[in-house]
Amino acid sequence: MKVEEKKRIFSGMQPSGMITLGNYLGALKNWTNLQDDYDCLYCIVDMHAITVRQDPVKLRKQARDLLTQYLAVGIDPEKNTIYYQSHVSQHAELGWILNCFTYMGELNRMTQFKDKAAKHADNINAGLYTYPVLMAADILLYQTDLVPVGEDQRQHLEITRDIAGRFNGIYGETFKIPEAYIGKVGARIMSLQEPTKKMSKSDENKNNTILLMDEPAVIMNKVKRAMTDSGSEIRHGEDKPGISNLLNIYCACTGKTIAEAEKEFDGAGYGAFKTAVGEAVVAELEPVQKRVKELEKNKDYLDEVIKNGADKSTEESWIPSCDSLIEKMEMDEVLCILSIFL
Ligand code: ATP
Ligand code: LTN
Repeated sequence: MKVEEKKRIFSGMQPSGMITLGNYLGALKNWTNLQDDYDCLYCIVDMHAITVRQDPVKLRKQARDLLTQYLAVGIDPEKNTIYYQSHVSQHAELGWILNCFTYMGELNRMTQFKDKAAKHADNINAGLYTYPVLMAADILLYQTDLVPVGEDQRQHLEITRDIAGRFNGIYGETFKIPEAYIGKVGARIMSLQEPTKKMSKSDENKNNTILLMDEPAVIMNKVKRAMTDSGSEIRHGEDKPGISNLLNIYCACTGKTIAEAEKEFDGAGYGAFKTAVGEAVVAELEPVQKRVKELEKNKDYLDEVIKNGADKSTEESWIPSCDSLIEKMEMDEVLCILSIFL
């Protein structure tokens, strides 16, 4: 396929901590699978990360670690654009414009905002509230076709589509309306100790998460201690959230279907099943961990990827034609302000 015929993908992750098996299975793994067929931009959304308090030194390290992990899972910087959101000022610029096309009523319904506001009650800032609008800008800036994310981001994709549709409705076809790409397996990995809650990298209880960089012994231990359900059957079902979560993890790591896995463990005890799940996770993550350690030694290469990514994404961003977007709005003053940046 010629590059210009390829559809465009945009996705991002916050450098808000060490990434988890949920981030990997729900998003990263799909990103690598899609890179040959699409023209992909994979962003490190550092401006989203500051919607909760961050230590600047730690944030910088986390962003660099995340970039290293993108590369280690096999995202090729020659084929894709990998970059930091804060290096491309157009994200913030379009974010502001889209803020003026988003209703507070819509933002009030966002479940991620409600969850984060409850968790950070001492810092419910405006950025946390308008987080989905910046996310919409990330996506719409590049005329994106497809957005590979985990299930938890479905609502943010819906609001992005609504904002784009509203703008197009007022000023004519301007933004492409993006689709969510949510994988069948691994789209919602749950916490190990509280399997009705999603696995999240900012979880304070370390036993709830498996980190991409956890040592094999730590992974085995966390899986063995994972909460299971009453009864001894290894079966997928709403009444068995703990076992269902482990089955999802097992299938996402091995490529087997749930039915195949249920058959494989028919009559087996929880102990043997958990050992098999732990081993499948270790086998999946070990090569990635090895590659992270190799890449970390190559500081110059990482610096070069960061610099090239910023240049490439600035070129590809669609905002040069933001002039025309502003013209449609007939707001000369805004055009003037924006032309300072362009
Ligand atoms: P935080 O805890 O800081 O909110 P997070 O772990 O929820 O972070 P994000 O950086 O917000 O992760 O999300 C990165 C990507 O990983 C998104 O596409 C998101 O949908 C996906 N993702 C996050 N958690 C899970 C999960 N438990 N299962 C599957 N996908 C997930
Ligand atoms: N909101 C996402 C991270 C994110 C994103 C994006 C994902 C920010 N901008 C654009 C896809 C496309 C999250 O919390 N997981």
